Amino acid sequence: MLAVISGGVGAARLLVGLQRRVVGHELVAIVNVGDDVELHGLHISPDIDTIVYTLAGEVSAERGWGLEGETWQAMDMLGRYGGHDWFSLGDRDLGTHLYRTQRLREGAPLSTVTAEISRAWGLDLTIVPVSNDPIRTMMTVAEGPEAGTEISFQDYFVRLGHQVPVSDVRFAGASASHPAEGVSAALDLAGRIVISPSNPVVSVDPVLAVPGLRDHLVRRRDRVVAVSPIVGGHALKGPAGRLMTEMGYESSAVGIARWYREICGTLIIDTVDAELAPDVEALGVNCIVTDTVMSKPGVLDSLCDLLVPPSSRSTAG
Ligand code: FO1
Repeated sequence: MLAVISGGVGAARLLVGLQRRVVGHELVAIVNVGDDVELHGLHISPDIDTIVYTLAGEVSAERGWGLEGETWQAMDMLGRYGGHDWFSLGDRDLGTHLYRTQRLREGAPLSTVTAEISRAWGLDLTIVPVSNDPIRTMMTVAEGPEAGTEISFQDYFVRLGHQVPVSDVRFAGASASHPAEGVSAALDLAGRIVISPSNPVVSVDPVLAVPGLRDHLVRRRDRVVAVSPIVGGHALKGPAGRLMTEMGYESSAVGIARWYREICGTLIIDTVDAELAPDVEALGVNCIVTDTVMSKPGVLDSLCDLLVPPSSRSTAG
């Protein structure tokens, strides 16, 4: 079994390669819910949907989220009325939020609804939210007109385009949350736990903020492998590098090693950062140097060959 601590786009891309090597139920994506947002009376789970749409081969290649072939009629209507149209919900994507919201209102836990949605897209890996309880990533703005205020992750990421400095990140609800069914078992039984190349500050940490989960990784540190989301000092997509700097860490593969050193025995870094390998190892973290930019031909497969040792490869091949 392979358990993957998953955020959005980076995790989704890695899971495409992993699902080619690990049979369905042996691959468990434990997904961040801190990005979740309630808008227009709908419960939206961006990281779950990004993973589902990507693995279903339907994600918008241009955006990395939402669906291909989208139309935006509903958003246009919202705009006409002066409604909230800063968070773009395509007409097809809305169907997902309508279904999820209805099922949650019927009392189904998010994990059940997520299983229904991923099954409807023909996926056989296990995609599970880290918790069925509400966890919301909250950002404290450091400068500008909203300085000192706390805003939601999507306000930060989309409405403000993650262009404001942040002085604090909090995971509201995490301390009272419980792991969704199967999450603890997956972390205990997995032959390998992979921390995907997601944002450590706002995608991985909200998962590990669920009480008890960090302890699983500390206990099984020698089976935990992370893929650095920082290549050549920057994140390939999104604000990870900026946020790490704002949290007092260097935006580099070494900063990632420092961020994960208690919970992760091995860090995979990109070849452009090869000279940092000794600094990573000096932190007590084994370092593997290889190509990690998955958009490059062949890299996803070579990276996943590293992550899925032949012993745990499924017959699916
Ligand atoms: N990201 C944006 O930058 N702009 C958007 O309007 C936007 C809408 C959106 C709708 C549904 C969804 O599942 C994701 C969406 N995202 C959008 C991405 C979202 O902000 C994710 O949380 C980030 O990709 C970080 O994981």
